[in-house]
Amino acid sequence: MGLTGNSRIQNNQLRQKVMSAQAAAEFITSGSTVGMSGFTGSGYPKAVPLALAARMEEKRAAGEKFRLRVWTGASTGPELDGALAKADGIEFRLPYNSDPIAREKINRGEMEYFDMHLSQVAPMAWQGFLGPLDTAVVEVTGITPDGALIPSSSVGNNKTWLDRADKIILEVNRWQNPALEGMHDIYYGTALPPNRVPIPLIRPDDRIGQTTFRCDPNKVVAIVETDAPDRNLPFAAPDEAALAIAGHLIEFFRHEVARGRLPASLLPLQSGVGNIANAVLTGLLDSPFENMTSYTEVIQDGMLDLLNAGKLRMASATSFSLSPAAAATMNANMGAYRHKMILRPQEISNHPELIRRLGCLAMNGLIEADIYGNVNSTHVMGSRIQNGIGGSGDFARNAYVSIFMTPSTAKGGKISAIVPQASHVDHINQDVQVIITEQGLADLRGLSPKQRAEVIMTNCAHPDYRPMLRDYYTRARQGSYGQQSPCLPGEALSWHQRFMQTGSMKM
Ligand code: 0RQ
Repeated sequence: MGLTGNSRIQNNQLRQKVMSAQAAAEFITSGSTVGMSGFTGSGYPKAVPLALAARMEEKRAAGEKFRLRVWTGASTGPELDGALAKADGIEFRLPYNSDPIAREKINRGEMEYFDMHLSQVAPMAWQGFLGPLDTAVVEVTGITPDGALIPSSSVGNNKTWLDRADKIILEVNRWQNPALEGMHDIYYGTALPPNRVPIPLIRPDDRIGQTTFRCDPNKVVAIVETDAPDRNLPFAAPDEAALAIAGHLIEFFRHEVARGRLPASLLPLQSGVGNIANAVLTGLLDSPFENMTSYTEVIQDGMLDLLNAGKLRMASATSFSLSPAAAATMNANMGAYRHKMILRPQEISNHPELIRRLGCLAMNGLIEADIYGNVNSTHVMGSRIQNGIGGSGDFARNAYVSIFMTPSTAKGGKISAIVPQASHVDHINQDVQVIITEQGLADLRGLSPKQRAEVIMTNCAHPDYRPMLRDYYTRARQGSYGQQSPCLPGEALSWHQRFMQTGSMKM
């Protein structure tokens, strides 16, 4: 059923629906809910959102509002979140955002944002309380003669959007390499209770579904042909802190292998978003581990480097999250990667049952951790959203070892990433087993809160902040209401207040 000949649209009925992005955007009405494809900067629609943004700007100039409820897989590119947010066209957004314009709108209180576990988006959409889904706008690589859709560089929630939406608009993107066909594994066996059954995936390289999306041709109202590349930001080159974190992590893995607690090829790796997570993968290039696998959410540059070096045998994810250079290289050599990678719906890539069964090694970034190991991944100073929880909760709660990594300070040393009390908690201390900074590693497994505090302050905090943390903790040991997790509530968050008043957490 492959793509042959010149056209990417091989179904005769659907070929009749080709039109301009402007004409397609006319099918979307103000106040409606739109499920868009897109996960990190991959596989998001690139023409219809821009046409929508232009309509929104026109309406705004005429004194009218045109706003949508927008659901996606995760973050997208500037042509989607950036353009729609700039046109003030997003009233409500889920489930993850990293676009700077949308972030500002959310933090100014001008956009409602439902930040949720990525594995739960599709099941919640099926449960129905999110409301009806009016239109799906989904980028695909091509359409087969029988009308099935060949996914593009991310899968995300597309299967669910295509099944749930009343109307479907497809963007067929010629930039996506046709050799993507066959890489995807779209599992149609999920259901809501009481009809849920075990998901038959035992190893990260198992294929349990089909390579294409099914799609009711009668729901397709428009098809737009595009030719624009995915857009992701480049990763920062690994700095000294990132390399030190990678070094501590590798030492920890070696130690676990030596004690027989991990196999020599480790367990399936999950690596989070952001510069640190990417840098740590690059660090694994120089590790002794061979034949590794990954069961994760996104395939970043570091993952690609491990595959290219032959250290990683295969990678399973829901999306690529590649720098422009890596995306271009990969897109030019897609055939070589097709059998080493599997892209799945995000309800499967992030499924708690599968993460627990496979025993993933979860490695995620954080904003701050407190001395007991509660982790804040999302809110700067407790109230300002950075990105969102993404898949970090799906993996942290269910991993074989749940690891969080961060430089010990932020903003040039003015902020300590280790604080007396996290100003917001995404991952409770029971879900956080190892914390790593460039200073060292805290293995928190089997430790009580007071034992955790000792090891986090000693091993992870920056030397500039250690005496302040010790001083606080010593007083908490004396004056706290209880001594299970000693705390001085009035004082615990004073570090954040000091930063907001003086621009530094330092005394
Ligand atoms: O701000 O961009 O203004 O300079 O946060 O921080 O140090 O570049 O770190 O790129 O690794 O991101 C938690 C945000 C870390 C990310 C977070 C500021 C810092 C900078 C970014 P600037 P860095 P990273 C899914 C995995 C949640 C989602 C997730 C994230 C910016 O990892 O979004 O885990 N995680 N998904 O200056 C104030 C602090 C700060 C701070 C950092 N303590 N106070 N600002 N920043 N710490 C699972 C998968 O499988 C993918």
